[in-house]
This record gives sequence, structure tokens and C-alpha cells, in this order.
Amino acid sequence: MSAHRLLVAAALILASAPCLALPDIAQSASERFNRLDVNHDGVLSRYETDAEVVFAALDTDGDQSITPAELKPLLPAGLTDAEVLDRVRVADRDANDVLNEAELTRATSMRFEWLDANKDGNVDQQELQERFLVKMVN
Ligand SMILES: [Ca+2]
Ligand SMILES: [Ca+2]
Ligand SMILES: [Ca+2]
Repeated sequence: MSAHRLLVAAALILASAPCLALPDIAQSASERFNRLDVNHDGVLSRYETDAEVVFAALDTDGDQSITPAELKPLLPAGLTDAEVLDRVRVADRDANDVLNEAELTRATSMRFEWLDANKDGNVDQQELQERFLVKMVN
């Protein structure tokens, strides 16, 4: 291998290094949001808040339940664990402190218009953080 090729190989390895850190980055709020934002336009469209899609994006360990820890990265950064648990409990009908798919489906269906606080037809990250699993006030 020539010196030039070695340099190119080294550059490629360096360039790909950030990808190796992705599993950790996936825990950040914006990365979580990006998993929900299927077409990557920065906002959630109605079909992207389909409960099945939301559930798959949130259930990082694939055990078919959403724990408060799995939900937390999607919520405002300052929330305490107790406040995150409160959000879970809004939808937790069998009171086991985790959400199954039926519970999440119930909580997210029919709520799109309400999540879309500024009524532009899309839900942005801030709207989702502030309103997802918050009790609706009639
Ligand atoms: Ca989108
Ligand atoms: Ca899980
Ligand atoms: Ca439950």
C-alpha cells in the first residue's frame, strides 16, 4: 500500500469514528426526535406520530414496554425522574409504571391537533417535549 493510500485509509477511519459513538448519541433528545422524524424535515407529520412508529422509536431495548428511562430523553431536559414518571402515569392504565403498546396508542391517537400547539400542521421538537403525555386540559 502506498503512502498516499495509507493516508486515505487513515482519513476514512477518522471520518467514520463519530459513527462509532452513535449508540450514546441516540440517547440525546434531538437524536430521539430524529428517530421519530421519519422523513427528516425537522417536524413530525401526522403519520409520523402513528403510535406504532412512536412505540418502535421509544422502545430502545425492544422489550415491548416503554419505561420512564426510555421516555426521558424525549422530554424537556430539566425534568426529574418523578416528573417523567408522572408523564408515564398519564397513560399507564394498568399502573405498572411502564407503557405497553395499547397504552401508548390510546395516549397518542387523537392527540395530534393538541400536540400541534401553533397549528401549523406539524409537531416540532419543542411541542413534543412540552406536550407529549401531558394531561389534556379541556
Ligand atoms: Ca417529518
Ligand atoms: Ca423498553
Ligand atoms: Ca402499563
